Amino acid sequence: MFVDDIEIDIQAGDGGSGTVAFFPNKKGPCGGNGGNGGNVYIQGDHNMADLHMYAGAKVWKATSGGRGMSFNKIGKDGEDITLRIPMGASITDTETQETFEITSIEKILIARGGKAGRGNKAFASSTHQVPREFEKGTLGEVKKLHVIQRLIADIGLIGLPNAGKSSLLNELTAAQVKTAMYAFTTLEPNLGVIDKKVIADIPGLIEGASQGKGLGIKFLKHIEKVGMIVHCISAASEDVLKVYKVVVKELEEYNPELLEKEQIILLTKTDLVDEKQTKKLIKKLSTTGKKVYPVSIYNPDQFSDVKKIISK
Ligand SMILES: Nc1nc2c(ncn2[C@@H]2O[C@H](COP(=O)(O)OP(=O)(O)OP(=O)(O)O)[C@@H](O)[C@H]2O)c(=O)[nH]1
Ligand SMILES: [Mg+2]
Repeated sequence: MFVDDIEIDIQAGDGGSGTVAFFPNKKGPCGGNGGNGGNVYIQGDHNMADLHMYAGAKVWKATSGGRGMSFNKIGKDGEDITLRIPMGASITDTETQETFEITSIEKILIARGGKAGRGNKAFASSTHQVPREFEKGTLGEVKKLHVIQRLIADIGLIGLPNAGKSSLLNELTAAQVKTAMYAFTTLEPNLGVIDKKVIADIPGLIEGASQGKGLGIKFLKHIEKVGMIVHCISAASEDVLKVYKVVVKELEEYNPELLEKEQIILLTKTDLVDEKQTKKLIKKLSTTGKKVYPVSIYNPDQFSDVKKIISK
């Protein structure tokens, strides 16, 4: 499941209370302070593709500080937790409406743990030798964060059904998504990561997709969030140029701004045609003004070129 918009409940740890204790034989107070509650941090992560790990009703909690103990022993501090968030995501505190964007791997304190309470030892003085006071720890901050991932991927693989998009994703990254020789195998975008770049394999588009044909345009919403568009066109297509135009038309009808993104063409399945035909098809597709690269999942050598382009 691909998740790009979610609410996350977080809770920092409470401060531990101080304690009331006395040394044996009435030799004075020795109630220790509590421990501080753990903080909740968030941190950008280049290797995260989406927010599915936060799906579900879970509350992400840091642990509370321990209670102070006798003999002036301080309670244990609660442990911090760090939530990893994909780069580029925006985070809104649903209560204050404060919003910021995740742009670096620096840890950001998002919910502060409660302060420890003091034990009775801390209240002792020359005029107050048998203190029975202590403090409770304060509560950790509790927040609800609305997290939206604006850019789902650096690169989007798009094209007609069966063009070989999912197969490419599997070859280029460690993804293991289903591929099959029929149309609409992919029903939701799949993501893979290579060299810190997220690649999205987007379900096949057909003529009329922008009007709701096939799987419709809901996936164009994802293309909109992509940095670079990679058109996948099978070398076995009857007319590669027509295929390109069909896909471009759908993009344009949905949102002309999509066409302003950087685009390249991958001529896929080149093992199905001979070298001469491959050259001819590359020449034909080059008339679009886009760079064209031949690939076949049965020719791993070609992938090093494609990988280089993608990491650039
Ligand atoms: N001969 C050959 N077949 C390929 C190549 N790449 C993919 N295929 C086959 O083409 C079929 C479709 O591949 P997919 O990767 O599922 O295609 P897709 O573009 O993701 O298709 P949808 O998810 O339906 O949009 C599968 O049977 C693949 O094994 C290739 O380079 N050469
Ligand atoms: Mg697919």
